Amino acid sequence: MGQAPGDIKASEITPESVWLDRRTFLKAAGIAAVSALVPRLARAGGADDKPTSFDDITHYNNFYEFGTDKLSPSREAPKYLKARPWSVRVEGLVAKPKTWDIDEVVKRFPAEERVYHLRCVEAWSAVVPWSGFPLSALLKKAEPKSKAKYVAFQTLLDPKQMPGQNASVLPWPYVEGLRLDEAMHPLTMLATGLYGKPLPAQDGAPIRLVVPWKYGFKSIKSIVKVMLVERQPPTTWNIAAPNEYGFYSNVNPAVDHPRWSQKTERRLGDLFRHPTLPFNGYETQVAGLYKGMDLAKDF
Ligand SMILES: Nc1nc2c(c(=O)[nH]1)N[C@H]1C(S)=C(S)[C@@H](COP(=O)(O)O)O[C@H]1N2
Ligand SMILES: [Mo]
Repeated sequence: MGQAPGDIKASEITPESVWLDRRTFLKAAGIAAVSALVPRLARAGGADDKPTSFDDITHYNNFYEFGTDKLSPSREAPKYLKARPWSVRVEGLVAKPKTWDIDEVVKRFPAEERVYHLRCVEAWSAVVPWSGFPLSALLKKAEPKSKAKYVAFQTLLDPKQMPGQNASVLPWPYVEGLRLDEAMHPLTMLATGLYGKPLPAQDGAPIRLVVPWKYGFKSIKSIVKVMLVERQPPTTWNIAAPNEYGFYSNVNPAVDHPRWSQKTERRLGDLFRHPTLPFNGYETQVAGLYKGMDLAKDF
C-alpha cells in the first residue's frame, strides 16, 4: 500500500449514497432476519452507519491481483475471475478435512445480513451490508484439534484468472491469518454477498473473509484454502513491509502508521473525515481477546 492515505479525488466521490430501507432491502434480497445473538449493527456509533453506496463499494477497491489502483479491480476482475466452479479446502490440524464446493457452502451455511464498517489501513472506510455466515460455523465442521492455535487463509493462485499475479508487487498467493480465538469470534464472517447480491468479483468473489475490527487487508478475498495450524502463519503485508503491517493489525487510532496518522478516516462518499474508533468501533465485543497484550508492540 504505497500510496498516501485518504487522497480520494473529488471525481471519485459519489455525491449521494443510496439509502435502502431495511425491510425493502431484506425483502428484495430474500434474506432472513439476523439471529438475535449477533446484532445486525454490533458497533458503537449512530449517525455514520448509513451504508456506503453500491457504486462506491464496487468501484474503489484494493485487490492487487487485478492491479494496484482503486479502479482496476472493477474493470479487470469481472473479465477474468471465474467464481464458478470454485472450491474451498479446509485442512491442517483438523479431524475432518474437506474440500467444499462453493454451492455446497452457500447451501449449508445460510446467509445473514450484517452491516459492518470496513477501515482500510490507508485511512478510508466504507459501511458494507454484507451477507454471509460466521467463520466459526465452517471451522467447527472441520473439528479443529487441540494443537490448532491459528488459522491461515489463501487466495487463489492463478495468473490467468488474476493477471496482477504476473507482477511481483506482492508475493503470491495473497495469504492472511488469525489467531484461533479471533477466527472463532462471532463477529468474524465469511461473506458471499453484499447488498443482497452475490459478491462482485472485485470485492472477492465468491467468498472472502470479513474481520470488522481489523484493518481491511486482513479481510482476504477469493479464498481457496483455510488451514488450521500450530504457529502464527505468514501474512502478505507483513512479509512485504513488516515495520508497517503487523500480524494483528487491529484498528487503532493511537498507533500511527509509520508514514501517516490513523486518527481519522474518510468514508467513501463523504467529504469530511471522521475520528477512527479503537477496534473500529467494536471494542466492547473484542477488546477481551487482547487482555494483557501491548497493542503498540503487537500492532
Ligand atoms: N486477495 C486479496 N485480498 C485483499 C486485498 C488484496 O489485494 N488481495 N486487499 C485488501 C485490502 S487492503 C482491503 S482494504 C480490502 C478491500 O475490500 P473491498 O475492495 O471489498 O473494499 O480487501 C483486502 N483483501
Ligand atoms: Mo486496505
